[in-house]
Amino acid sequence: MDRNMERDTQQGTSSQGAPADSGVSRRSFLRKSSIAAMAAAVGSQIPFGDLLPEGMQLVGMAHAEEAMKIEGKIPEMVVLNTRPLNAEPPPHFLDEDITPYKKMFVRNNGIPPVNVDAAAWKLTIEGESAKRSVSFSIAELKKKFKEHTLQIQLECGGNGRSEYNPPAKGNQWRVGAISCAEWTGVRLRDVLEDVGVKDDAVYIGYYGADTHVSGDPKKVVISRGVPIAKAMEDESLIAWAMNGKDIPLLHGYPLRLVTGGWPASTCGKWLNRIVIRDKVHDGPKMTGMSYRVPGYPVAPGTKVPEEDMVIIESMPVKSLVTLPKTGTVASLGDALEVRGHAWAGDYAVKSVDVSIDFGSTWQSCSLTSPRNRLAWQNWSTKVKFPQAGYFEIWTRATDENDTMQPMVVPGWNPRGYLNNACHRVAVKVI
Ligand SMILES: Nc1nc2c(c(=O)[nH]1)N[C@H]1C(S)=C(S)[C@@H](COP(=O)(O)O)O[C@H]1N2
Ligand SMILES: [Mo]
Repeated sequence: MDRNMERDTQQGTSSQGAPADSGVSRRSFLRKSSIAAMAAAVGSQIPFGDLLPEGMQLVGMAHAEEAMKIEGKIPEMVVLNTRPLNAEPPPHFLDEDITPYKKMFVRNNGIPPVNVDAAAWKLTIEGESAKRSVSFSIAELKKKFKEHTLQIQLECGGNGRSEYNPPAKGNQWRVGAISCAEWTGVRLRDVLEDVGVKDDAVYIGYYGADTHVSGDPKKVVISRGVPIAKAMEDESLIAWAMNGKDIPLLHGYPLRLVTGGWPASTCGKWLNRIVIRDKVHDGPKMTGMSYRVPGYPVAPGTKVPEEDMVIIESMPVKSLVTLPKTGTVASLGDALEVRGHAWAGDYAVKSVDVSIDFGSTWQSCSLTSPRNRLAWQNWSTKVKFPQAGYFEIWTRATDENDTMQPMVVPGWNPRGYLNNACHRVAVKVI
């Protein structure tokens, strides 16, 4: 039967002499009925339904959030894990240029320290490629080195993981594991140079005062780092303040490393030690499968040998719609205000476009310059809809190297990192 159909498609006639039901028209029939089913599910017509890439699900109008109260955070935080605590805001709460504490995602691998005494806190710099071992109090850091304040975007390497299929284990982040706060501190470079960096230095690694969920005091929760060149950049900070105040406990009080543009896992919280290494740092979560992706594209579900995994460096180009929120009902004829942020790891974003027809056509947005390198940029535009119905607003950023966000989920990888697919927001026009 199937064979006949195939032959019919080529010949244009059926062996029974009846008009051919070609594979193509059969597919388009199935497509039309699946669009009708989707329209029924969202409760309105889908004007550009036939343009939705095949196999792609609609965002839908509902938002089901399992909210839980975290001290000082908005009640809408979506909690992915409670021990260790991992939580993110729904994207429309990230509308401000400078992310306030109450809306900032939290990603803990262990348990934050308790009863922190900032006055007694010490940061020790040492390691095989350090010329000496030196401990600084926070007061000494403030006195000895020049203070800098920068707005820096921090994105978890696993942001967007929930969209990978087959699912990757780990926190099922949606799109909210990104923040862009203002950090105040001293340059990591100034401190490293004061201590003395040997010529053979390759990497730095951090240690923090959080404790392992197992309760084992000997177990280090996480100890990652960056190559010396990244550590020496103007924007790499040892920070004691966030948004003009002491860093909140959940985000690293009283001291944190800030190496923006790279996976935020490189930004050690509760920082008490930095090692200057003569090789790639090999602390917990630097090795094996952690914060690494295959060095080549792999089919979804592939088991990749550890030695083929490479360390994630700069994060990929990405954008977020913070207005409107998914589920918004707009009036036909109104120009709907659409805006958000865009960022591209170590690079600047060159342009942002939005689409309301599932990526068939794009309109360009206005885009601000970053406040400083490694700060996200703000984009905005107005969108008019051609008729009533269900629409999705898709946003796509392009970085200064002409690298663009993919419309669909990018290369699957075993731990589900680096999903920079276009952000999609559902709107109903009436
Ligand atoms: N000491 C320590 N530093 C840490 C972590 C941690 O668990 N312990 N988590 C890292 C990860 S994976 C991320 S994404 C960021 C999260 O920063 P935030 O919780 O301030 O948003 O902190 C990084 N620094
Ligand atoms: Mo992370």
